[in-house]
Amino acid sequence: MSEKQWQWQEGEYTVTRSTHWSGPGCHDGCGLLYYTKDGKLIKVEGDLDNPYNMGRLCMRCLNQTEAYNNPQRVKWPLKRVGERGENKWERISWDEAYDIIVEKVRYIQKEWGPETIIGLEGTGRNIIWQTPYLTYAAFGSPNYVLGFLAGDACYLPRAAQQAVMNSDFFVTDCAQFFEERYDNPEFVNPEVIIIWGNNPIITNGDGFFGHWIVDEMRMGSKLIVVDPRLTWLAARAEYWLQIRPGTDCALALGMINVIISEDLYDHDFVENWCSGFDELTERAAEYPPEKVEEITWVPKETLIAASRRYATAKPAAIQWGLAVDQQVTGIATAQAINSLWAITGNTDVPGGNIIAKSGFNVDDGYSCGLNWVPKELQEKRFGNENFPLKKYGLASTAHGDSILRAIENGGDPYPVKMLWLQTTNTFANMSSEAPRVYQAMKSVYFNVVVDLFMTPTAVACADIVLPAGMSAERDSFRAWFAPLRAITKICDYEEAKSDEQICLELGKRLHPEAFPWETVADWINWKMGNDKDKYPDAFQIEWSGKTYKERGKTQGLTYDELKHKVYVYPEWQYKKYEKGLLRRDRQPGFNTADGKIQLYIDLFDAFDIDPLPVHIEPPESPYSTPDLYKEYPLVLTSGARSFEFFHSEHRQQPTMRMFHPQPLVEVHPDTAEKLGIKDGDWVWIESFRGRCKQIAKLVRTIDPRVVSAEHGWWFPEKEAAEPSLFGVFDSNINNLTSQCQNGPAGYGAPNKGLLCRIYKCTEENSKVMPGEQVTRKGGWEYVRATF
Ligand SMILES: Nc1nc2c(c(=O)[nH]1)N[C@H]1C(S)=C(S)[C@@H](COP(=O)(O)OP(=O)(O)OC[C@H]3O[C@@H](n4cnc5c(=O)[nH]c(N)nc54)[C@H](O)[C@@H]3O)O[C@H]1N2
Ligand SMILES: Nc1nc2c(c(=O)[nH]1)N[C@H]1C(S)=C(S)[C@@H](COP(=O)(O)OP(=O)(O)OC[C@H]3O[C@@H](n4cnc5c(=O)[nH]c(N)nc54)[C@H](O)[C@@H]3O)O[C@H]1N2
Ligand code: SF4
Ligand SMILES: [Mo]
Repeated sequence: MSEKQWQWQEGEYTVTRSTHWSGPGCHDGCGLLYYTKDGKLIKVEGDLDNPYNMGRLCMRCLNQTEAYNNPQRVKWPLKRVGERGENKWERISWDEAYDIIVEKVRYIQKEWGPETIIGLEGTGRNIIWQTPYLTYAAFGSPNYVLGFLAGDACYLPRAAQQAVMNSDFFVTDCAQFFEERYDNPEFVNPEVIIIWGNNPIITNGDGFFGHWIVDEMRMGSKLIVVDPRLTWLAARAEYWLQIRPGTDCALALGMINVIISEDLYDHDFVENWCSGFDELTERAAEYPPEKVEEITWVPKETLIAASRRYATAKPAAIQWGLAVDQQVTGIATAQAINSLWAITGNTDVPGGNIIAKSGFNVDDGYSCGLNWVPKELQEKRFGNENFPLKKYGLASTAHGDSILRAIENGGDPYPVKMLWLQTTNTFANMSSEAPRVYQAMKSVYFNVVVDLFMTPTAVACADIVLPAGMSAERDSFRAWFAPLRAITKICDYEEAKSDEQICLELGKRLHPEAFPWETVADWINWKMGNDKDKYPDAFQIEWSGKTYKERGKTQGLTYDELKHKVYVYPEWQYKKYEKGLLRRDRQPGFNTADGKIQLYIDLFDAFDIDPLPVHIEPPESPYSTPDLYKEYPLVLTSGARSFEFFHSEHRQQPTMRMFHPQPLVEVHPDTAEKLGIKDGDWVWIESFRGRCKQIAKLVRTIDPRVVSAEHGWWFPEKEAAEPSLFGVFDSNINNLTSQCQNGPAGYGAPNKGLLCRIYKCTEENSKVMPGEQVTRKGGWEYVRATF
């Protein structure tokens, strides 16, 4: 914990040590110094004394003042007065807003049942337990979901796979669980790190600060990078495996094949701690390097050399990312990669893939408050009707594709009547078939958007818009993974309220017994495990993560104390499976049925899902749909992140747009030449579902058969009302991608591996813009996938 002061005066500025999370959004939680004057944020600097990021900040954090003081922010609650899509609003008070929402919620609960109300969030921003609690405890619905994200394809496929295979989550060891970091004597620097479908320098995804990889490179780690694009890290790697998008499972199986057939696996670990090795060996034998080269386009020599390098390095780690989830084999790919670190003995060892536990287990996140939903109603959660993994309670959220399906099919198994959208600009970015989801959302009876800015989603669908505070405008904390960090309120903006405050105030009106807390600080204290006696009813929650450390053991640390300490590190141990720290019965082993890492997942057998990893061709690919490939001869991957933007955010920040003014699609110069496209030309990118336009960026290092397009584009500077909707459909790559093409378990979607064609924009072919096509002409006609 920090011994430094948490707040001091520097001339005319008050300086406060705090943590950034959201908004604006990020997946991380770095330490920074807020400089304020007269209650206004003036400057942000990295906190050199915070071991997490050691003073380093991304451009998005450094530029926070522009975001906080942006005049385009929503300033007070708004009620729609025109038609949806007209962008006509009336300013109302918070009381009026709450009254309207309470009346609608009560009416919907009575008329159609609480399950018809859906709580939606975007990616893991700072509402991951607050909004679930509101959804379950106040709306009384079991349906909390990640926007309409197809196949839950953001970490959840990896989370579900890890849960059933080992019952715990892994992350590359960067000494992030030690306050003294790399100086801790137990830590060992990885000899080799595989960066797999991840660009951590830019993305810092899932609580992993990307520059830790650079720290380890400086200490000698060598890299293997699996990516269709030559990223900054790939350019510095010993081996760059330039994969055909969507084929990672085959590649991982090929590596397992080499490692087992060359006897490079860790016999001791496999014998003692894994089950299903023989079955995995048999399966991997179906993936010899020659065949894997054909599937993945990775030369077999590179595959073999990289496999040997990884398996013989001790220790070695795999840092994986979103590309693993964004294929229909999301689960199988994750399983194959997880098998790699299991069979090479890199599980929970220093410098390997370590079992991550959150700071004091205070983050049961998506399940927070589920105890308020009766069991019969929990069973009605969307997705249960279609997918066994969900049905048996193994999923923490509802299933977006199933919700879309119910809206579209007129209410089977039951209708959807209200969307509570907090932190998602859904069809600008999250939903994978944007025009389809736009239509569905517009048809829902009552929608509320809680956001920082007026978004295309709010203009098109919202009946009420509530203004949320940014990170320094809220009291909160960050717990995923470690340390436990304080987020401290130091300023206000107009009438904006923190997400906690909004959830608490609305919750108290709807279900006072479930919201006994007077203040946000009280609520956070409860969440941190304090005041159990004071709020017994709110303590019926079945806490997850009891096994390694009892939940809420912050040693009685109160929220106020945490703010003053800034961050607190929990205890940390390696090889927890040897020490009886993982299982409920406190015996050594993993918390699975047989106590082992299940290379062959028994449970999948029971659910009629392949218990071993298997390559499935993307639903649209050169090999699965050769006829379609003739028409759409390029493989499309999408959504590779950039420094300037977090998804659809930051488009209204002048500095970010100065660095990155327009959407870019990466194309190989040979491909471009054949198509008469020059660097900087606007091009149409088209699939049979729809099209959008972006600027061609010619990149010599991308495979000529592949293009990589950006996601999340809208233009806050353009007209808000329909048909423009801030130009949201014009450059939206999710006009091309798909919903309802999930993997066998309902997880995974092919966002990063579909087909498209590109051609230059001309006046002639640009007469009907996508915005008009979608909002005025009913979208494009094609056969929609369903299940
Ligand atoms: N084609 C393609 N599409 C993709 C992806 C891809 O790789 N390719 N990636 C997908 C993935 S992994 C994800 S997770 C989704 C993400 O999708 P989302 O998380 O839904 O991201 P945004 O669309 O930017 O919407 C976030 C909204 O929340 C608001 N906001 C930010 N911080 C706060 C806050 O603290 N409180 C409140 N109330 N509001 C806040 C922002 O202003 C913004 O309008 O996108 C998905 N879409
Ligand atoms: N700046 C910024 N940071 C972010 C976000 C953001 O929008 N902006 N979004 C956040 C969110 S919600 C998430 S989920 C994370 C995601 O963070 P990452 O996991 O880093 O995801 P991406 O940047 O989408 O993709 C990572 C890499 O995968 C490569 N790739 C594309 N297709 C494939 C494929 O089929 N196989 C393989 N092996 N690689 C492929 C891309 O070229 C890219 O370099 O980032 C988070 N952090
Ligand atoms: S990862 Fe970057 S944007 Fe996120 S909190 Fe850290 S410095 Fe800020
Ligand atoms: Mo994500």
